[in-house]
Amino acid sequence: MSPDLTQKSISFNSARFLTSASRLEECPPDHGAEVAFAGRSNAGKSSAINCITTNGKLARTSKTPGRTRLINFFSLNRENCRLVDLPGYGYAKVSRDMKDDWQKHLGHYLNDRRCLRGLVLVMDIRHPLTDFDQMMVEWCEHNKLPLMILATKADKLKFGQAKTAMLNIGRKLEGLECLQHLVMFSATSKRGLEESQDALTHWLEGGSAEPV
Ligand SMILES: Nc1nc2c(ncn2[C@@H]2O[C@H](COP(=O)(O)OP(=O)(O)OP(=O)(O)O)[C@@H](O)[C@H]2O)c(=O)[nH]1
Ligand SMILES: [Mg+2]
Repeated sequence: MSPDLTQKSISFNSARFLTSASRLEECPPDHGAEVAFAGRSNAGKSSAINCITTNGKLARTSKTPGRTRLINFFSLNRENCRLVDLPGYGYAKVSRDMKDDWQKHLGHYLNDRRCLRGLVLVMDIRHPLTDFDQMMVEWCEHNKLPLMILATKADKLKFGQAKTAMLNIGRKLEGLECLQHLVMFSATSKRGLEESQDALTHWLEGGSAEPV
């Protein structure tokens, strides 16, 4: 797909809450281009979205894990372009049934959503590549879906430690074709903001091919 030059370019600050869905049938029509943010509960997905859209009030964040329980859609100023905040994985304080339910809906979204152009996997730089993260990475590789990893909360580490953590993550993921960007990120200090915005723009404006 070649970029559509008749459309205006994306401004992340234009992001507005569109709708929430608890299952696939409630999602907006499967047209256009979407990028979804996934990661463990409390990893910092909603904060990353707020940082990227420079709108601290857009996605609800919380110290209490499990804040985002629905799939939340945010529209952008380009027609049918959306950012998606996915429910966090691994929130311990809910019942097994509820957990299974979330994972089922998450699975449906990831497997069936045709307009998904890329996945942003948000992980705490201090606790990277959990089982869930690895599962998501493998899923992207298998489905040839472009992946960007935001190793977030980098402000919690000294720069040298953060750099070492990034090298270790990079080493563990060496050779993966899906991994397009590995970004040291912090919603607090805004480290990695421009790089992630550029990557999202590229995906949403049609710079990457539709997954097969
Ligand atoms: N220091 C620091 N704290 C952060 C950063 N990003 C997120 N946090 C904090 O981490 C906690 C969780 O952030 P959220 O953005 O709500 O996490 P989430 O992944 O959306 O969580 P769920 O919705 O529960 O899945 C909040 O207290 C945030 O303020 C960061 O870059 N640096
Ligand atoms: Mg959240």
